[in-house]
Amino acid sequence: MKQTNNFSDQYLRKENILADFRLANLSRNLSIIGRREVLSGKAKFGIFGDGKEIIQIAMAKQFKEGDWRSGYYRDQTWMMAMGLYNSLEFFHQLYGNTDREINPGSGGRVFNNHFSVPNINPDGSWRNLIKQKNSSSDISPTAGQMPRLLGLAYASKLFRQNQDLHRFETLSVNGNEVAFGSIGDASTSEGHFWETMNAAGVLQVPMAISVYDDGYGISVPKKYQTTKGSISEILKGFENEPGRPGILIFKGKGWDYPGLIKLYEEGIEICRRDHVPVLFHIDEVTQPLGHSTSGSHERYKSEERLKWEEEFDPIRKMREWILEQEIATADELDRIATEAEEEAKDSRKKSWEMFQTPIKIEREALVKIIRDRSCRCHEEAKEETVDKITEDLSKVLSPIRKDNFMAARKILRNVCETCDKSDNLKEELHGWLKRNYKDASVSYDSFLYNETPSSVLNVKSVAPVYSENSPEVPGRQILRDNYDKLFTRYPLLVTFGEDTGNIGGVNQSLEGLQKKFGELRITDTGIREATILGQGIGLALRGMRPIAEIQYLDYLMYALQILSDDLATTHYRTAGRMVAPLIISTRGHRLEGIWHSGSPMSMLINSVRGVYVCAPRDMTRAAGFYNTLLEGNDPAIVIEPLNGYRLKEKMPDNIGEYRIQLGVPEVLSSGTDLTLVTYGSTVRIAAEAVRQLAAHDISVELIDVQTLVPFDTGKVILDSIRKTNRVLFLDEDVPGGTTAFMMQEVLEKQDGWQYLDSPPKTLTGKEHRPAYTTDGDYFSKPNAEDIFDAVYAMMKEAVPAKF
Ligand SMILES: Cc1ncc(C[n+]2csc(CCOP(=O)(O)OP(=O)(O)O)c2C)c(N)n1
Ligand SMILES: [Mg+2]
Repeated sequence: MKQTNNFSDQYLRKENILADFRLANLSRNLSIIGRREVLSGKAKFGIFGDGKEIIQIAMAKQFKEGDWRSGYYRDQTWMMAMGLYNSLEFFHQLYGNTDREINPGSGGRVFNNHFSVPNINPDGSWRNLIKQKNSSSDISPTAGQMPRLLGLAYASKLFRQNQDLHRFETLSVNGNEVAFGSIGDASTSEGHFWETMNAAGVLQVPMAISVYDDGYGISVPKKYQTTKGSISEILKGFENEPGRPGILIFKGKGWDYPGLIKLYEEGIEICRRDHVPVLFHIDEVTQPLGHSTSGSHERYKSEERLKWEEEFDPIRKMREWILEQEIATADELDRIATEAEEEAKDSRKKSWEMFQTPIKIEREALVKIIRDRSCRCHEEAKEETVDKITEDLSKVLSPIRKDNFMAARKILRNVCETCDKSDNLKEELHGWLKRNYKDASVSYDSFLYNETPSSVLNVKSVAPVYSENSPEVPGRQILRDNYDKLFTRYPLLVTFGEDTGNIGGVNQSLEGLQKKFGELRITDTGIREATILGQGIGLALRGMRPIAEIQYLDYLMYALQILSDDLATTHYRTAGRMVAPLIISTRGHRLEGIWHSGSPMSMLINSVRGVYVCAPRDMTRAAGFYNTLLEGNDPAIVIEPLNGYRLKEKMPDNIGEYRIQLGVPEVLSSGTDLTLVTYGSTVRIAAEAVRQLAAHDISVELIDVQTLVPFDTGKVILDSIRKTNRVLFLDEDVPGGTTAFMMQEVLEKQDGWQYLDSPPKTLTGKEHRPAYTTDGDYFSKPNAEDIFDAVYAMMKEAVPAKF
């Protein structure tokens, strides 16, 4: 284990020390008052950074512009020390203020103490990331910050080692940026932690992770969490040795102000200079207010532990040290502590007013509409109800918007349908609701996807061009030649995954390209899907264009938590201030066996809203989607059809240039009897069935939806149903899965139901996972005969005389 030796005194000037002391006190007071706000019912939930103040102050001293943070909900002091957060914002977050100007970290969309710093401007352009201190946006699942941290650090490695990237001066200064992380001791029990540490050791990236070891994960002590009760002890096998790069491990104590300053100064310097991953195990950390507002720690901590926590409270210890060193007097420190307390109190008051004022204005407008009404209803009971609801609403001491809306909607039920007064109440109420719903929808229902000009939905189609001599080649070759163009055109493009580098992918779609473009751009990784995903997220946040390879769709499950919790929510949870335009490339459907034939598309579309989902039927389409996606700034997943790499397709003359607009289905055969809607690998099987049906005088319009999210934005399917009046939704997913999704989109959202002359149907895979062998596939997934029979049965039911 490293011992620090060179004592640094550059930070130990009196004014700096007292400023740190003040910040620690301010942060502590915020935690204390914040907790009270929840217990008194003003805020819903609170989780705070008490006990971790000094560590974070020491760490923040080493955090430079251009650096990145990926931490968790204890980091309020760290964020304040970096000037990225203040006491007003602390309360705005606690109350869930949705004003993005004053509560920019999350716009009130997530719990308190979840932070972020924008990486894009409101117009969607990239910010100058080296002129700001950067924080990725926090998520609540424990250790969920780790995979992304790896990517943030990996970007520095690429920016340093790939000379061609040195010109991107607003993204990096030759890779000198450190990715700082924080995690609780108990969260190191998660697989994500270990996967990340191993990958960081393998990759040798400037990642500096601090473990705040307060001995507990909520109520569960270390003996249930960590082998031998010490994360630094058990990580010893990861440690750097001469000639055997690994991880540097430092140990410090959470209350030791000068010691922590030295520790971080030394550790971060090496990390930045040598790109060695560093772990700071900060032990002897306290949690004076307990885990969160959900409970009290007296329930599970012993008297002895509670006493120790009091004695080793980092602020108390810092105070003792200042006095001991005769840096300041007790009076001076008392004065600073009082000032800090006052600031916290003032901020609470001010923030509460800022939270309440617009809600009260909204309420007053509503109450005024009702009180000023000139129309009166003939039914007395209704009049009384309206007055009572209004009176009750006016009396709510600390209203939230829900109170206003509930009242307005209940009143609306009790006003007359018709009224000849010009200011009739019904219309006024509708007006109020419309205006305020519009506002609420901006607050809560926007920015799931990029809404700026850089949205990929603005990228229009460019058709593939063919000439007489266009050769027929295996599908993989289309991808490969397309990648060749893309890697030439986009210097920030990288791809990585299992078998992606040396052999160019298990299906050879990158064959020979590592040799051509180098290992920094096309590379192998360990088998670690969650951190492959995180690696991609981190790179994407830093302005690179990563394509993360997940070898098979079936194995995306390992990464699904990060995909769903982190990537899919990035734009939404930052209220549109951050983008992570990661492309995930994988392959699925139609092979054989329980874990190699998956088409769990409903699992995807239902858990990754916020990420576009492309399901191309062949490699020409797949390549077209990559071309489109690289022109926009949104995350997306492309599921290549696994059985299509060897099948021949015509090579477009404009390989690398053509694009497929998202949300536009393709009508593959026009028909008059029935619309068959599908995507991906089943398109080919459906086309075969359509041919067989034609021989039986049944004319089917076959539609490939191409992208599931977004889904048919131009209502192409509706147009078809208008003509055929019958629809069958087909895929390989489970019953009630993606076919049900498509059915809802078409019948409900597109209002397709009204054009149907036959009941709508779905044809799907079986509920069980597909079995092995061709026969396993035949009896597990829809085949051409199943499709033929399903369509034939629908036609027979419709026209029994004919079929
Ligand atoms: C995946 C996941 N499991 C459980 C939880 C609930 N939870 C929130 S915080 C926490 C304890 C974390 O303890 P630790 O990592 O030591 O951090 P501390 O809160 O002590 O700083 C738990 C279990 C969660 N947020 N995410
Ligand atoms: Mg803990």
